[in-house]
Amino acid sequence: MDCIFCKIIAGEIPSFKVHEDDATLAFMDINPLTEGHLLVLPKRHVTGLFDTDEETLTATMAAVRKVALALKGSLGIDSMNLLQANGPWAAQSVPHLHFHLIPRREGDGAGMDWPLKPGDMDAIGKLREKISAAGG
Ligand code: DGP
Repeated sequence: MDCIFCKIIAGEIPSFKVHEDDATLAFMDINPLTEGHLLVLPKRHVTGLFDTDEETLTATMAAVRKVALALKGSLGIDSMNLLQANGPWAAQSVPHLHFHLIPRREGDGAGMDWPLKPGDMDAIGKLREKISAAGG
């Protein structure tokens, strides 16, 4: 399979590994948004959240928590964004499920905040019905 993260998992491409267990791997992102930015992913190849089985996701989230605590303890941060992209319009560039752990510091300029503007309550209510009826 031509997946860059599967190649990293297989050891065919080097990475700065932070954590590894039977089901997951964590390594430093080579294009860090902030200092300490790293990725946590399952070893099983799944594209994203939509095609992930629960067991794989559970193992990955446990690793996310473990690595987040290591980030907090080692870098002395008290803020972090957890980001996970699904599909091209969400800016997913590597189609292997992964969670970005992005340490945040005062004034780091990394963004990810958006202006809060009131939504259309009728439209929000209709969307809630549609999503809830689909099993949400
Ligand atoms: P996303 O756009 O959410 O799919 O994020 C993919 C991330 O993966 C991006 O921040 C850069 C990182 N990345 C891409 N190729 C490599 C690689 O070969 N090694 C490492 N360590 N990170 C990579």
